[in-house]
Amino acid sequence: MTISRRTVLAGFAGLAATVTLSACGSRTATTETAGTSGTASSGKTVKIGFIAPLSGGLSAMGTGMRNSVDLAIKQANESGAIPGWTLELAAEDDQAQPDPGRNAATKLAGDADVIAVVGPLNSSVGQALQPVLDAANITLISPANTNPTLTKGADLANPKRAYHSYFRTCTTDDVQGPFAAKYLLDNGIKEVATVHDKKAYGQGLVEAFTKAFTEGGGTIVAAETINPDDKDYSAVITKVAAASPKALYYGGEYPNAGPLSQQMKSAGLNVPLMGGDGLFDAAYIELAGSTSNGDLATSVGAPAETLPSAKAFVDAYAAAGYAEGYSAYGMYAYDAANAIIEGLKTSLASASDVASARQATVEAVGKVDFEGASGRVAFDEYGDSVSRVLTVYKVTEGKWAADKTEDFKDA
Ligand code: ABU
Repeated sequence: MTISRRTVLAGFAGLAATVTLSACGSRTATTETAGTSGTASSGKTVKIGFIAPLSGGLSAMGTGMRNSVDLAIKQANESGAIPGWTLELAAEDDQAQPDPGRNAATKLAGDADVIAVVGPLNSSVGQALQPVLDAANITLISPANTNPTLTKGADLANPKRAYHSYFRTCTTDDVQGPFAAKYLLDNGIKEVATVHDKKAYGQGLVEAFTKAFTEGGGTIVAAETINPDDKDYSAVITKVAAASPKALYYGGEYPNAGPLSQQMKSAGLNVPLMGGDGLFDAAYIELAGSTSNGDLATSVGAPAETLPSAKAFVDAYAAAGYAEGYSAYGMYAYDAANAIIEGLKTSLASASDVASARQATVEAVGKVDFEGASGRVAFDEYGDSVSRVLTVYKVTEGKWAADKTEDFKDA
């Protein structure tokens, strides 16, 4: 993968031209009941599991993902997408931690009605889920895990598919890190400090950023780490400020990044904080405060609100009346659920029970190819999405505003 082979889109209109509208079924609002989605009830029951943070600091992202999966399931039930079968949602809270995530995966794997799972949010949790669900032949599709080792294994120079049952609808940090590096270099920022939270996502993203940034002629003037439980970043800020960076690139999520931004500006280090998709939520700006104007985040895909392919999803989500927004990953969670539903059209066609159809579902999902809300939904030989669209957002007057979208078609 090299950034020079990218296809630069001429704004959102160009991106819109590369995708076509998906069929999204009914937009009828229904009331969510515990563990059950949809209004139809016919024949046998098959469950789609869901694992993500539904409590704690990252729940703003997790609840948007859950609602989007719920919406896809309701639409499938209402349209009778899988004749003879009623879909149910089985949602679990991983608290953004590997151990609760592993417990949730074990619980879902032990439920004979569970055929597949959407989630999780965190790459570190994904690493915990993969062996549990793979051993049970349960398809796992993440809308948000961006660490590349989840699909290609630990040795990225010699990629080897890690788990046959794991897929993702979002792009990966070996694209996202270079995208951020090039953005800063193109904007004349050539001295950057890095900080990460030592987790799989944060560390991997900073490594990908650093490689591309230095290869592009930039200098990393300081490289520091924090702990996810830290609240006071003054020691790290003092070290970083002494190196006089023109920007700080952060690997991690908004519960740490927001306060880090607030504290660094308060300490007089008035340079932009930039990070990846783990920052892209309104909660970041709430935590970072008014001095976050000018901060930057890359995130997966193009803004859903600008995509013709996502209009039906955006409209149906609004009509469904969910209390929470769909968040950075809602569109990708919706596409993940619909990839499973597409696969079930094949794997459940002649199945008598769910458990015996698990392996056939893994194989069927690996072959799906359809136009989803985010664009084309299909997977490569590693289980990665064929879509590699990313957007840079900048905090502008207290809100995230899209600044640049690119499609790394040949990445
Ligand atoms: N992709 C950003 C946050 C989730 C993760 O990959 O850890």
